[in-house]
Amino acid sequence: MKEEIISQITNFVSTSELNKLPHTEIKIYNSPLIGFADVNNPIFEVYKQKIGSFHLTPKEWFGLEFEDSSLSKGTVICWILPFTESVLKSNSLENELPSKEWAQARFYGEQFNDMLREFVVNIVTETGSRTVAPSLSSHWKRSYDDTIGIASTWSERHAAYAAGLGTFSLTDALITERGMAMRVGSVITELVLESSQATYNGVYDNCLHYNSNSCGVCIRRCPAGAISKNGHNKDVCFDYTRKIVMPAVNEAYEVTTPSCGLCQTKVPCEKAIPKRPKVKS
Ligand code: B12
Repeated sequence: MKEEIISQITNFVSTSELNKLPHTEIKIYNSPLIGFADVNNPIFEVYKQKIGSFHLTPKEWFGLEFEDSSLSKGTVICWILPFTESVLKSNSLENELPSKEWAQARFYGEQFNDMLREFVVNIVTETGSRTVAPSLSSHWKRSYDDTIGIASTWSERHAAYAAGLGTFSLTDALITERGMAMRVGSVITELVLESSQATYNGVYDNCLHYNSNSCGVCIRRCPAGAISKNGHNKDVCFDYTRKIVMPAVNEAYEVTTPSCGLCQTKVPCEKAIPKRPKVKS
């Protein structure tokens, strides 16, 4: 069943006409990475402690969605949708505002991600296993916490971290084998599937700033000054995308969502896990 799900998701991404920027033949996403986490992985409880009690575990999602808190076995199925070269190249030429391709890839790419969520819910439900996509659920909400800042009731990146797909970075983004210029999605199901093995030990393993005290290119790429050696200031990032980017580009680009992503392009972790610099002997 696991191979069947991987094949169906991969096929959906490679053949869907909706995986294209509007009125063009430009693909939004390359082939996905797919990972699986056990719903009983203790990390989901750790997230409640690190993020806040508002961040729900897979079991709590089942309780809310199906009014059944007895989920004892199951899987979180996650995917990474890496942006194509055309989307990346266009944004890497920009220094202040996102490119049209990036803004449209954020807008139409997330609509596509929602369709993929629905598609995966349907194919897994057809096997007789109840399945929920938290991001499509009426129980998914944004939240604000004094310590952690802007967050939500289900973080797609934290699910992907649990499924072995990547580690966090100075900008907060997840660095995967295909880099960090991508979008993430997930569903929770009672279907039991073998978990993926993570190849990392720590939360920040793939980020050069943390693993070798080098890089920092994302700090210079951020037009809002939201990234420093101390991390990512979400409020500054939020304000820049809403108050500067949206009024400047949205009408011309025919989108209605905030975007930017300059910190995700023209950086060493854009398309792959960057190699650590050699230590001089
Ligand atoms: C709220 C939100 C924002 C907020 C806050 C971002 C944030 N850091 O959480 C703002 C408005 C700033 C924002 C901006 C952007 N966003 Co946004 N956003 C979200 C949203 C809706 C919820 C995120 C959430 O709940 N986070 C929870 C908090 C707690 O996460 P965090 O603070 O990053 O977590 C840190 C700590 O938990 C820490 N940590 C501490 N202790 C521990 C312990 C353990 C064990 C672990 C694992 C971690 C950990 O590690 C993390 C990294 O530092 C998600 C969609 C979703 N449902 O997930 C998209 C999402 C995160 N955004 C996304 C994107 C692409 C963007 C933008 C690039 C805008 C754009 N599209 O052009 C920018 C810049 C992103 C950035 N640098 O993070 C993508 C990220 C993809 C990626 N490559 O990582 C997501 C996943 C959407 C998607 N479906 O793909 N976003």
